[in-house]
Amino acid sequence: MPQARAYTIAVLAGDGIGVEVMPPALRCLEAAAKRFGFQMNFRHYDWGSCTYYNKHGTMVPSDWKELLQACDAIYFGAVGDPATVPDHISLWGSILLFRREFDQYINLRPCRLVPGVTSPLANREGRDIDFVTVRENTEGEYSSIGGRIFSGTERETVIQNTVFTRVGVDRVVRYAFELARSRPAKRLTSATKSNGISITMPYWDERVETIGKEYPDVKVDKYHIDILCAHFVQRPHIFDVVVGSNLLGDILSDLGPACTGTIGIAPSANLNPTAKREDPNWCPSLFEPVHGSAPDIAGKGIANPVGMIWAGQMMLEHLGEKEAANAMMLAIENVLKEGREAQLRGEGDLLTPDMLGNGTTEGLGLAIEKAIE
Ligand code: GGG
Repeated sequence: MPQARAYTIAVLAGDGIGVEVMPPALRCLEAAAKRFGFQMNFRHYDWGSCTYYNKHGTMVPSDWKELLQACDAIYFGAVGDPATVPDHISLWGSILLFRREFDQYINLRPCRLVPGVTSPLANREGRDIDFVTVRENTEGEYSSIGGRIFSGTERETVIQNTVFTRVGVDRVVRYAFELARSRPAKRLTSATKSNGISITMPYWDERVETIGKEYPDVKVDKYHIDILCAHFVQRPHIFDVVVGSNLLGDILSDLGPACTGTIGIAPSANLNPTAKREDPNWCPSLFEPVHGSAPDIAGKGIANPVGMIWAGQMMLEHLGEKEAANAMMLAIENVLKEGREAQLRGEGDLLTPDMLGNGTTEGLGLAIEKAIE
């Protein structure tokens, strides 16, 4: 008898709205699994600031790595509860630790106009927004190299180094070129600030230029981050694949979805593209919404669950469940489109406040779950 396909998923809801958007997203994944004949085995880990850290003084237990390596993928909500733990401690104790230790060097963040989500930038010059940011995810400005001297005195001095390694830059740039090559527009935009940051950023430009020679079919342009942000806001439809360092990629991948109407729908995949499941030092990839824990709306039941659900869709695609992933995407798109149409007719309100509605996390999540079934 053929074995049923089964996946073990580490579920880390985390903090704030992460805890609220995770349950409906898990139900959507379960609905997809049931419809397409595979199993999702969820292993829940209570590793948040107000939960685990409060009790143990660390964000994760000492055997965190083995626990996560026993899974096929990691499904992550959000981290950050500044009232309990300073953000740099909670982030470096969890999500940034995972990205680095599992060498998840690609952070892929699709940014697309979804029907039903209102954006003043929709359909400019007859084209829709549809691009992907590829963020370098393990080095760059997110380096722990640096220090503070003369603390508490007038001579207080603080230094933090940016680290670009040849391996680190080349692999993310090459990934972005490959992705651009696979898309119809075949266009790659590289973000730097090489007129001001005069050592690391020109190095990035140099590597883009060198690697670009292997991809004559891909049109490349380079922008400084400041003007690139302006173009994102005024002409987001011109972009296709956008690659940037850890910090610049992070900023662009919040700004992009904001241009499509809300960051609440944006998903991301933290990938180690070369990891092999059979390898004893297996590095699982991690899927999370782009948004953080949003303490300002946490506990109100109004967080948009779509970013979390869409991240689950990316996880299914990564696991090879293409049909289920397509069905999930269709369900998200149909529910948002029909939700807006119903709102305009004055018949109920599924859309959450970030999408200019009065809906709830549970209500929207349930509608998508039903559409997947
Ligand atoms: N779900 C993503 C999340 O919790 N983000 C919080 C955050 O700020 N992460 C740091 C980063 O992505 O650089």
